[in-house]
Amino acid sequence: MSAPESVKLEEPMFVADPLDVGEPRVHAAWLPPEAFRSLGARRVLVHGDGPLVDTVLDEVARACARYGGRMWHSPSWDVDVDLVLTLRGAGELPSSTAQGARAAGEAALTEDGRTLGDEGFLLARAGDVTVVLADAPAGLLYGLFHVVRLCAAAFDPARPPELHRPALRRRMLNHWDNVAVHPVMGQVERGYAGGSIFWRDGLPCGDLSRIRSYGRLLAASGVNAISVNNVNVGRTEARLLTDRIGDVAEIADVLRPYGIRVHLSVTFAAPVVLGGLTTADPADEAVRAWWADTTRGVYERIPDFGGYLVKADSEGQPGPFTYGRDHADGANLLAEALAPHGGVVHWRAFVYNHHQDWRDRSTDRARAAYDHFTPLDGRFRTNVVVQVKFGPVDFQVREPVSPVLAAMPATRLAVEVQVTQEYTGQQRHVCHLGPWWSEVLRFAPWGPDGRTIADIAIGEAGEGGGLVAVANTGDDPFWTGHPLAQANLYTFGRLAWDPRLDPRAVLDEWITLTFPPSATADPEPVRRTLHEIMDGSWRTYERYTAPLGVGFMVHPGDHYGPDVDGYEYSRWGTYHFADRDGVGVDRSRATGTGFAGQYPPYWADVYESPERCPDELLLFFHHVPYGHVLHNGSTVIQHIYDTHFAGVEEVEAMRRRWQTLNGMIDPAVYVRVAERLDEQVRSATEWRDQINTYFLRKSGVPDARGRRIY
Ligand code: GCV
Repeated sequence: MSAPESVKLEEPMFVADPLDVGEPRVHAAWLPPEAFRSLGARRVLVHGDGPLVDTVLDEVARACARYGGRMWHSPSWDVDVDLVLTLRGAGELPSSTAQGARAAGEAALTEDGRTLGDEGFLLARAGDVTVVLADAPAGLLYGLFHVVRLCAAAFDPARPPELHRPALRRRMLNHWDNVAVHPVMGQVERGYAGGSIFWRDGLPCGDLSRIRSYGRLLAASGVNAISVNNVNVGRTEARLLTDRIGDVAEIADVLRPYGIRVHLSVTFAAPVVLGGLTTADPADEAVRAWWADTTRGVYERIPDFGGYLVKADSEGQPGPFTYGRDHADGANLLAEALAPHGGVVHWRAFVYNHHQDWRDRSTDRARAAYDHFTPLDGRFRTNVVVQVKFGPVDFQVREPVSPVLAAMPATRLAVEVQVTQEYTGQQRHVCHLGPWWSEVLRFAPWGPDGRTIADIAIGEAGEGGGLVAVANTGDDPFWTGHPLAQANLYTFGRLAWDPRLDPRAVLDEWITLTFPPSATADPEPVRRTLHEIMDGSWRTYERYTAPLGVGFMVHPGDHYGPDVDGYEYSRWGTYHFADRDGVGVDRSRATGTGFAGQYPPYWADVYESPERCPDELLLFFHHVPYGHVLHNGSTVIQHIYDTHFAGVEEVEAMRRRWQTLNGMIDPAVYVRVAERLDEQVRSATEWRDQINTYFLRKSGVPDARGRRIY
């Protein structure tokens, strides 16, 4: 189908060079030039100084050059303006309109009673002028991107003052990028978007302009911290800490103007591997001295270095257990070295036995993080953040929220989610994750109306560990392989800034920025269709894959596609226990592994009971007969059949809907998504047929609707 004549495609979503720094065709994601039209057509005054203010100036100057507006930087004469972006401490403005706008902003701020902090800003209207006030340059940058997001609405005379400050202090991405190509995992572990933005074949990628564009996108979503190498640290990666710290410093220099601090994954064995010591024992004086010394060297090169990220005693990574020490001993060792410089250790709670015997029904991987970490509550130094995967197992499409998050009140906790779609279609499937994360962040572990997971990540007095996500980006021209997966990255940043945001509204922001209405002949069908495809896509993915929270029916190793028994007799500890009578894992206190008892009483009781347990988690907590009747009135077996047929129909509908956009959006985006939807239909069909066939053969119960099962 060719583009209708009325369609305006003159503003391509691919920009030859988003920053005029020689970057070849890279998709502009949520910052296409067109998104700056409203800002760029206006008269803008920027007041203040500093590296991040230079970034603001650069953005505004570029927008104004493109769309005919004007920009002044702290002028000494009077100018008429539409927008003022000013630091509060930057002194009086000679321009009377600008000074008036600023006074109005100050008044609104006084009335609000809150402070702006390091990253907050206030947006207000004064007469015909919009003013953005910030106390620190990062706030001004976030304020600028807010104006971009609002488009013309930022200049609406009726707009009331708004104060924005991030709920979470640290909004962090973890890259699982390897410096040297790993023989099995490749350049990026669980990466589905090409190679790494940072590393190639053992060396820095060298494409600093790409890293700069990335920083810009991240800042516009709200991310302010990034770790640049895999938590599985190999020999080459280990050296980033010492003789290759210059490579990290280069990245930090490029990301600093966007308010992003760089962190590093380190190996616990570094004193041995890099320092030539015979031990990495936390109690050894030479080990402590080595970390202190090495960390000093890091800060000499990167004064605003964020800190270390550690995966210890997990899936083969070294850790304190070797020396008879525990995770608090290990984390505190690194924290002690970082403390004088203001750095933090993110110490992961993803610790479990991956050499389990499937015959042993008493060991439960879901219990492991709680069993290891909760006895240590109160022993971690204040600059340790224990980073907890949101669920007790491993980023499955449906898991309960990890009970660890409710069980360590004296520890700073960060919640880890996975933007890279390891278990959710690997960026070949549309799976919009915002609704899921929102559900997790709103979950109240002590029962309805109690504190939420977001509250725990925020912490008392804002000192919580924040929100962390495993990145889904690579050197793919669309950044994320699947163009619609960009929305997951954007949504992560926005929810980390404000976990109360409605994920549907965030998706709407992303659509408006990425497919700007002014560059689209008929924006409404585009918006509607994208919502229809994406809003419910996580639940659709859940329907055609593993049912009722059972999880891990994936192909071992690559984790793509169905393999119902792939992990059933394996050492990794992930089982479904299906037999001819029933399916599911008994994690009750009464007869199972006792995992349900790790929750505070309200949820412990709900999960303990097969009658009260929410349907979507039934098989995570209970082994039930196929004839067990769910709250929705269906039996477990019929539910499995119905959801798998429905899931494939929904994916087919997604593909039909996408086809209606042919000719209405950037053809390159159209084609890439269309190809991936073909694969999604194929893969969903395979899931449906394997799961349905497996359970028909196991149970012998036919589909009540007589549909074809093999
Ligand atoms: C980086 C899962 C993934 C691993 C990953 C691990 C982790 O097990 O499959 O690739 O390793 O999680 O979170 O450390």
